[in-house]
Amino acid sequence: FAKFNWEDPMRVEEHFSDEERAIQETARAFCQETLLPKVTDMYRNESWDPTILPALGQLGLLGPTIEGYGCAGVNNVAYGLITRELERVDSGYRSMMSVQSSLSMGAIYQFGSEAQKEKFLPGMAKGEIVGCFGLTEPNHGSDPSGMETVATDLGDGEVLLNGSKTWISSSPYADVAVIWARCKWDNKVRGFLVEKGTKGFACPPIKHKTMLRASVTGSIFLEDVRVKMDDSLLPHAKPGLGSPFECLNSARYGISWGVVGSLEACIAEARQYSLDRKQFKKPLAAFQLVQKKIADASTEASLGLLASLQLGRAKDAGTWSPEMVSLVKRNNCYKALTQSRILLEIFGGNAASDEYHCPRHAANLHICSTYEGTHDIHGLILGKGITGEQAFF
Ligand code: TGC
Ligand code: FAD
Repeated sequence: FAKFNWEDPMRVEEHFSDEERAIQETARAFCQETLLPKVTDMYRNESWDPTILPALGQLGLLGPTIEGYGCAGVNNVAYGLITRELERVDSGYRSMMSVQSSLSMGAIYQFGSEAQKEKFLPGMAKGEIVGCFGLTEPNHGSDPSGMETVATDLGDGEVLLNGSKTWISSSPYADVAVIWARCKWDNKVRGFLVEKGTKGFACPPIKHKTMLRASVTGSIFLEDVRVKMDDSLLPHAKPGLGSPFECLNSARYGISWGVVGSLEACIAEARQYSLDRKQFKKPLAAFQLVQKKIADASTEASLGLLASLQLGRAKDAGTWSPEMVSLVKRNNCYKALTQSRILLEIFGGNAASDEYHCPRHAANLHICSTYEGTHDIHGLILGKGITGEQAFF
């Protein structure tokens, strides 16, 4: 038999191709050398660092699965390995990348006109144009079908947008927002691109978050915002909620890998802490109860990684389903959240210090288990898939 490696307990690394491994190594080097030294300050100050997206762009890590338009065109497993490395440092950095890649670039790539793709995608791939994705509203989170943001056709080639969005990642720094709005002419939801500086369009930050502080989050207010139908409407989005949900499939998939990275970071830190810290004349690592905590967390991280890999291979083969995405997003987030909280116990009172990363990961993971569909909403999607009965309302 082979020697056990606690950093890769189930030998998952063997299942990656040379190209996937090379992409992971590029992402890991950047994350560990450039992002890790910044994260404590950024989390303390809720700040935006304008160099991060351009640096990710230079490495080919933005919109990486998109073919053309300056994007790398890599497979879904490589995408997952990138999100895993980003989130090994902080969920906020993965959030920044997910929103840019899957939600904003993804919407433009899948549903945009050729002119919109040419205008935005190359700059977004370089990280020079920042995108955001506005679906959630103050009164409609889990149930976007109640959306109140409206688009009115003014009849002269212009559309008027009115409404508001809340909890929108990166919105205060976004150059272009994908806004989902109900069209008054047929009551269907469609996507519109709104550029920073458009009259009546404002994106103030939501400050003093208690979690995910290294990612900037904001509102979006649209007050009589006039846009040109041809420039703004995403023409290939099928009217209805199916199109925004398609973008979510990809981002949710990336989160499933990301949160494993977060839990792996907690395991590594808790393991080292337990080896260094002595109580009752023994390292904490030598106590059975401490070992059980690390063993449980390591088991869940390994199983979660295998599940994400299986989903990634299915995505690349075209044999995946949205229910599979819900299963893995839901379970990996929940396991990462619960296990990171248990690992925090190993730090004793130091769990309250931001000198350690595990407390920050545990706080962030609550949000990961909430955005892009809460734990219970994904349970209901799965429940519907299993029984054929919808239980949302
Ligand atoms: P329902 O009637 O079931 O479906 C409406 C239409 O959508 C289609 N559809 C999907 N299409 C593609 N992928 C999916 N996953 C799809 N799910 C549904 C469906 O076939 C139908 O199409 P059509 O042609 O018949 O119209 O929809 P519903 O209104 O009953 O909603 C059900 C529910 C609860 C599952 C859905 O609303 C939901 O997923 N809610 C959660 C909302 C959510 O996830 N919001 C995320 C906002 S973005 C975000 O959080 C970004 S955080 C990013 C970061 O910082 O990392
Ligand atoms: P609610 O929908 O009010 O849910 C509250 C509780 O009720 C949850 O526990 C939920 O599971 C439960 N619940 C709701 N319906 C049911 C039901 N039918 N049966 C049982 N239980 C139910 N949105 C975007 O559009 N773009 C973004 O970039 C974005 N970024 C975000 C970043 C952050 C930091 C955060 C916190 C949120 C972000 N969101 C974004 C919003 C996020 O997607 C929503 O918060 C999430 O979908 C939940 O919606 P809600 O907050 O309105 O909660």
